[in-house]
Amino acid sequence: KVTDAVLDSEQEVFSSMNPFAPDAASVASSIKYHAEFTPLFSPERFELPKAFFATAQSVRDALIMNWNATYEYYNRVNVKQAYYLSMEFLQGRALSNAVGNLGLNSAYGDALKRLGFDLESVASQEPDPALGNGGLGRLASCFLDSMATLNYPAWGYGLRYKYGLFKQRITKDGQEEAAEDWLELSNPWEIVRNDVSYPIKFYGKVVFGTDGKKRWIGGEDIVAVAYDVPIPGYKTKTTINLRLWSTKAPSEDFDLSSYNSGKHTEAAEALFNAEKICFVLYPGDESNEGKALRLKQQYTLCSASLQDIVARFETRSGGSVNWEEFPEKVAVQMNDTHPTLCIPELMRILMDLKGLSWEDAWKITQRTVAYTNHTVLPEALEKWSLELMEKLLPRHVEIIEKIDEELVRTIVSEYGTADPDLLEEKLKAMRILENVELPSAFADVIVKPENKPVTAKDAQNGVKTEQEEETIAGEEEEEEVIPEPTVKPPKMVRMANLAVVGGHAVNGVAEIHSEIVKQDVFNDFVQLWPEKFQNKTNGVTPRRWIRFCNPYLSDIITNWIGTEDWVLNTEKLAELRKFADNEDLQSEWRAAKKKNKLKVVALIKERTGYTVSPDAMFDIQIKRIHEYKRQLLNILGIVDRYKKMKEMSASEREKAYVPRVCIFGGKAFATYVQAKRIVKFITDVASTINHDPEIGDLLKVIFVPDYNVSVAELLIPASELSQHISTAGMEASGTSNMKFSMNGCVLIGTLDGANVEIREEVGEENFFLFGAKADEIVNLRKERAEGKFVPDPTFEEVKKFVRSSVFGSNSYDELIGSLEGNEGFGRADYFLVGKDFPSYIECQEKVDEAYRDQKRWTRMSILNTAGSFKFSSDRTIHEYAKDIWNIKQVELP
Ligand code: GPQ
Repeated sequence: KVTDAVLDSEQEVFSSMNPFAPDAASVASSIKYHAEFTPLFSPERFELPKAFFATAQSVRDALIMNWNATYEYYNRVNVKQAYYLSMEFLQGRALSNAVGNLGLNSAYGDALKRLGFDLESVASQEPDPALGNGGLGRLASCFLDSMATLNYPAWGYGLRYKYGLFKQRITKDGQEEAAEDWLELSNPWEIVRNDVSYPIKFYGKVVFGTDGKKRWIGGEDIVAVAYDVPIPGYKTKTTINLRLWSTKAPSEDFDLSSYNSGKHTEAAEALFNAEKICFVLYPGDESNEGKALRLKQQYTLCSASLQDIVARFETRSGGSVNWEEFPEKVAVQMNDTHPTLCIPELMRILMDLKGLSWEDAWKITQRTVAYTNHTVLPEALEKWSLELMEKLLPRHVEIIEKIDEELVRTIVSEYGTADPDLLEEKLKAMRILENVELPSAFADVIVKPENKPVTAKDAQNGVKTEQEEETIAGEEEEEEVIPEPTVKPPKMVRMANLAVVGGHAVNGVAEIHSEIVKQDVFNDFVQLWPEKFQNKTNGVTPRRWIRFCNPYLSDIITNWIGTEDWVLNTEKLAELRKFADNEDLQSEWRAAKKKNKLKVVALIKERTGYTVSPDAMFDIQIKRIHEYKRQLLNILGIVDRYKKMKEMSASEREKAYVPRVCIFGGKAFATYVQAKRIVKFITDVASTINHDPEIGDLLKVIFVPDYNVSVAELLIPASELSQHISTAGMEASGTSNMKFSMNGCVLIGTLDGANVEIREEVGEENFFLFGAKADEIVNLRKERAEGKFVPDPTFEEVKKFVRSSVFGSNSYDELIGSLEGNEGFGRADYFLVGKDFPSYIECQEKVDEAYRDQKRWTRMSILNTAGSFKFSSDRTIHEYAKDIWNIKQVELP
């Protein structure tokens, strides 16, 4: 208990302290103040959890001052603001990041010491909020850090999920999922804004109002309430906002009389219906209910955010609103297609609520929104059932139909009707609506001499096509013709096409990815609007991903470069190049790595019970478990290594291989069966190898359970080799590759995503490259399907070894079968594991050879850090600001 607490009033504490240089004493009294008045814990004890909350609340006070000042200033100068709309923000812990960005590390460190704690243990009390799945969500969070740091007037908008990404447990049966209740003890960073809420409608119908305008009425009404999270920049007062929406029912929806008559569930039904929208990140969408819920989430994000943005625009316009100025004050970035409903929602608001014409609303919408594509995997390009959308959002479907019709008009006028095959192909590829008849005005634009289709009008009148006439004629001749059952393909809305049509810019996230987007996925649109398409290579924030997570290395960098400026101007990292062979730097560099490895040794012990040697090479692959990311290639490489080791004598083994700890981490989507099999296989291999006394420290395999941002912050600084081994052309960018490289880790990888650019920057000789190239993949798959592929004997042997039950009684039929395309196992090795296996193994041998020469390895490591400067998200955000958003940096006075 803080018996001697002198409870300075909040105001006194903070007015007496310079926010950039408060002393430990004033910080300590602020923490004590919160400890005393934190209503979360009983007063008699002051232990770690309470210390975390009190510290966080004290930091939040500082953030709020800056956050208010930032908002007030933007309001006053009425600058153009960018809004980053994302269904995911994978923020990670906030305390050390905020303290670090505010430059208050020593003040908070010392203050906590006086109170009997240390900052690191206090910070580790914070739950790791996982409002995102992986790369896409983490990118959004890195972007917020850069926007604030660079003083760009920009905000994030997202959803406040009650349960984030599931907690992963590893049992003898593989992965198990449990709810992640990150809000259990409340969230000290958020500020609920009861004064900021908007109505959201679902279902209902569209009617004409007395003014002749469309009105969307009836249906289900809920309310979205704002929860604000201040996002501090590094060494700046600018503190921007991440506004997360939570849903609830309007208070009158609680049916008190039902409740009093004992019908408790019915009475609360509306409450539950509204609140369940924000229960979980990515609700399972195999069921129709799941799909409807996900669509409700997406619409909630778009509608609440746009109502908020429009309201702010009106307020800042004072008495005179000029809607044409909207795109000069607002830029909306859609993080993938998930927020594409922004387009019809902004149209609806402008037309139905603000009275603009279709033409004006369309011009404004197009100039306002832009779309980032994060994948070319066809199964990941979102489509929604038109039927579902029509029910849930009837007005939006009308608008989407009209956008589709305008698009058809453009396509017809561009390509004409002279070549009906070409026109048909273009319409099929580009239309927003799929498997939907052409709008009636265009019903007979495709006239093929041999196959004249029925127009919509003819169909209504019962007119048959020539083909149908023929069939009918044929029927008369032949006796019994059993008609084929005709299953109509479902009508769908293609969100990516809508996003491309409705926005003014489309960007990919790495050079090779943006090229594939242009040449392949959206090629037809590129021919119409080449100027829309851009590249914005991803980046990561150097604050969280090196300065704060790797203080040992950061200090060394600062000492050798002679300034800490590199945290803001990462180009300075290149100055390390000239010291790459310096023995003093090399030995300091290795010592830092060793200290980071020791932390991971402890983490592994705690999480898995295994003891690993800090002197072995740490080889890491951490990312979502997905077939295209090829964790299977990695583990089969390990199996091959183990098999060869077992065939050798002890001295041969030691000569042939350097000791390695192979670390995996990552979650498999709960219903992704093959990914879960991979997790199970890795842990089975681990338990065999790790218990083999012949192998000892020469090879260990670790699966770190429940991989998240905090785990990444420990693993990445300790890594020596990291694996980015996706089938070429399939990983849009990857961002952990950038984090690893920054932290002096050498990469092994394919020519995919940002690997290509990393290799260019750090130098070919400092990157282990293997595998087929993106432009070879189509052909290789074709050959594979035609049975022309002759697998390497080592690949055949390794599969045989797995099947021989070395790793327990399981023979992994489905897993190994998927590599062969045996009956029942689907596409034959679609991800080309077998094809790349020999070059992967050969490359891994080169890794061992390089690692044996520690001077050479350390040089490679230093040159990775030195060459990683391009991959700061500061560079990426400058590019978005200039090329897409057209916003300017605004420093607070
Ligand atoms: N990515 Cl479409 C996700 O994390 N989730 C998604 O739903 C989609 C993409 C990733 C992508 O796989 C990585 O290659 C990128 O580095 C990352 O987005 C950020 O752009």
